[in-house]
Amino acid sequence: MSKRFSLEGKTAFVTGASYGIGMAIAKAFHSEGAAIVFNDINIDLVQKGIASYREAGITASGYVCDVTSEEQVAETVSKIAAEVGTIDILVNNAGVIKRIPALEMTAREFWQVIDVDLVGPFIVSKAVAPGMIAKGGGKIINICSMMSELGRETVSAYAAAKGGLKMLTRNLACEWAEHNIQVNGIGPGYIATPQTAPLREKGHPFNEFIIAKTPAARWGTTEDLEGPAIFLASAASDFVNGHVLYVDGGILAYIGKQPK
Ligand code: NAP
Ligand code: GCO
Repeated sequence: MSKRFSLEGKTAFVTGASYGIGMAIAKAFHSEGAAIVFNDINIDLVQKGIASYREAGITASGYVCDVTSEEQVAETVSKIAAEVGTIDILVNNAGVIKRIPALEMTAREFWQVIDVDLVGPFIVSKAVAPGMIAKGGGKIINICSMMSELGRETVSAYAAAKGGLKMLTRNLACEWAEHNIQVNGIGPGYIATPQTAPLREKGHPFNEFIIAKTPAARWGTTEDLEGPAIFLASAASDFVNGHVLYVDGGILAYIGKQPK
C-alpha cells in the first residue's frame, strides 16, 4: 500500500472496540502499522477484546472507560499517553441503540442514547484534541449512520443522536482545522454485527426489507468499512474535512426497487 495510506508510528484509539465495527477498524489500522488502543464499558469486554486481538496477532491496549464520563475519559486519555503514546487517530465508535416507539419511550431512555452516541464523542474528542494539537495534528472519525440522514420507526433517539453527530463532525472540523486536525465521519449502512442481529433473525421482515432497499442487495460486513476508515485515518485524506463518508451499498442513492 502506498505511503499515503500508511499509519506507521501512529497511535489509534477506537472506542467500544472489543468487537464489531470498532474491532474491524482497529484491525485494519494495525495492518497499516498503527498501535491499537481501545476501551469498553466493563472489564469482561476489555479482556475479551484483548484476547480477540491477540488471536489476530495484535497486542492491543485495552481500558475500562465509559465514554459518557468526563472523569473516566480524562483519566484514560492520560494513561494512554503515558503507557502507549499520544493519540494520533481517534474513532468515536462506542454506541447504543434503543428500538422503542416514540410514544412509549421515556425521556430517560432518550437521554441514555443521546449520552452515549452524541455526548460521548464530544467528551472523548475534547479530551484527545489537546494532545493532537501539541503534536501538530490528528484525525478524528465519528461513526455516524443511515440515521444521520434518514428516519425510521422506533429509533427516534438514535436518529437524533446520529444526526447530531453528523453536525458535531462538521463543527469540530471547522474549529480544529487550523490545528491540522481533520474531523470526518463514516456512515455505515446496515452491517451484520451483534447490534443488528435482532433485525437479521431468520424470517424477520426487516431482513428482506433492507436487502430490497440496498442496491448492492446485501447486508454490509465490517470488512466493507476497513478501507474507508484507513483512508480517513491516513495522510491520503489530509484535505478532507467535515465530510461523512457513507458506506451503504447505495442505500442513500436509491428510491427503491421499481415495481415490475
Ligand atoms: P455495538 O453493539 O453498537 O458496539 C458498540 C460498542 O460500544 C460495544 O462494545 C458497547 O459495549 C460499547 N459501548 C456502549 N456504550 C458504551 C459506553 N458508554 N462507553 C464505552 N463503550 C460503550 O455494535 P456495532 O454494530 O459494532 O456498532 C458500532 C458503532 O457503529 C455504533 O456507534 C453504531 O451506532 C454504529 N453503526 C452500526 C451499524 C450497524 O449496522 N451495525 C450501522 C451504522 C452505524 P456493550 O457491548 O456493553 O454495549
Ligand atoms: C436500525 C439499525 C440501524 C443501524 C445503522 C444503520 O435499527 O435501524 O440498528 O440503526 O444500526 O445505524 O446505519
